[in-house]
Amino acid sequence: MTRSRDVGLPHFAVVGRPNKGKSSIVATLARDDTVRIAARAGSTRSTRRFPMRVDGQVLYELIDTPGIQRARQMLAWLRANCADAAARPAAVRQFLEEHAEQEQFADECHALAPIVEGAGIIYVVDGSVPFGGDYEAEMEILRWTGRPSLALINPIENSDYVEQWTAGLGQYFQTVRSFDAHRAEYRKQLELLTLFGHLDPEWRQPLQRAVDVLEADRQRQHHEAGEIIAGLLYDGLTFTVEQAVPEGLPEEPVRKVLFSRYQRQLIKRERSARARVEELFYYRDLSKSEQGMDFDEEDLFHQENWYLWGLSRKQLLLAAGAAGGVAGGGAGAVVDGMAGGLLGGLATLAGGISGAVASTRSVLRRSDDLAKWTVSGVPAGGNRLAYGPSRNPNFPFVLLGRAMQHHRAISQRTHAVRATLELNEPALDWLGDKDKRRLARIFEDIRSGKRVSERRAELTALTQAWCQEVDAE
Ligand SMILES: Nc1nc2c(ncn2[C@@H]2O[C@H](COP(=O)(O)OP(=O)(O)OP(=O)(O)O)[C@@H](O)[C@H]2O)c(=O)[nH]1
Ligand SMILES: [Mg+2]
Repeated sequence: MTRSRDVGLPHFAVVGRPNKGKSSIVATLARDDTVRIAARAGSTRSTRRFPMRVDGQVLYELIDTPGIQRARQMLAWLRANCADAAARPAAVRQFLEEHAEQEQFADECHALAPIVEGAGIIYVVDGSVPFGGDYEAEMEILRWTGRPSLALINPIENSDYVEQWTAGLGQYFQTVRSFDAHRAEYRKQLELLTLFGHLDPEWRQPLQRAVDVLEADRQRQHHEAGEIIAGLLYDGLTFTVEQAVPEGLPEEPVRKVLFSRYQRQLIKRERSARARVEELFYYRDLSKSEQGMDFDEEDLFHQENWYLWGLSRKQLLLAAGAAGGVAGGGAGAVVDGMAGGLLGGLATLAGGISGAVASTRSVLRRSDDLAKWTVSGVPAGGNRLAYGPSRNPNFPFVLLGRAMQHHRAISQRTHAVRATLELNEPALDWLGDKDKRRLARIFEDIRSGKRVSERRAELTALTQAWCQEVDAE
């Protein structure tokens, strides 16, 4: 295997005391949600390398290490065994060689081995606990290695001691930054790479390249996410199910079956769009139960909760009015037809949005006014029953609201977060009136088969632009 140090590829060992967020920083900077992170101290027991890959190409590598705990004893040994300042890196190496087999210094040896072999140092402390002189031994040891280093203050609970830490760390590290691995915005991650490039001239160029590749990759992610979302809306607007009913047999049971098939298929379609967006942003473990989503898929068809995702009745009247007579009945008639569900949902809003989301399971009223029924004769006898395409003006807005909120949550999440993905804010708050009207027209044209490919392209351009906007906030 080619190791990063052999090819001059930037690689960083993330070191510090136990439970300071080292693994969280590795997960965020390597975009890897499989990194082991736990509330219990000592969750990382040995060194592990996490390459940051884009398109199969490694840009840099993060090395997760166990927490250092016996720095004072180690420093005492180093001082006793090295009188010459120029020989300090060699003394650290000698310490590792002599103590490699000793259980007592196992964690220190694990953490320092990649550094003496050429890794850069990212030293992590917790900004919510006070700075103390007892940290100085490990900082001093890191300085003895002679490797380029920067210190990150991770505000785990709060930022109370960040200033104190900044002053303390400044005596040992050239560069000190505050960096919240669970919230760090994507720009801040790139800034760290640039900073490291300044510390080591050899890595300047590959890290600049990494920043460029990551920026382009980010744009591509939003671009493709926009395409996936527009595709979902298109399918949601045009989807139809049908079934032949032989002569003499009752239609009612078939209608029930078709209606439930229609719902199931669209729920599945929505789920697959979400899975593709998660994959685009390199989430591999998100759909597993532990990290599941606080998001009821069945909700797609609970009109009582549509106010969360789609438009309010008033907004819908405005938007749908602009689109002309919706579904032949006029916007007002169609909107009124569904207002019962919509207003029913508004009553729960008083209990808080997350409360309303949590209670969705108790509200099971569904409506089949989503789409239209068609019955056509079959030459052999009997009828063909079809359900679809959707005619409800709010339905595509609901799909859009849910998909955009999911995209935002995924693209702003870091790979260190292990908590449930929450999707419980009103989803289309950010959409301006002009765009609502424009969308209503696009939806109406697609639904009725007018200028479909042109309208689909227009829709894709809009969703792509909205996805990109997430980073402009
Ligand atoms: N809220 C918040 N929690 C954090 C942050 N960084 C780490 N944590 C939490 O702190 C705990 C320890 O995080 P890890 O990343 O496993 O810490 P570590 O330094 O790798 O720990 P060891 O491997 O045990 O030495 C976990 O419960 C994390 O969820 C942060 O920036 N914000
Ligand atoms: Mg760890």
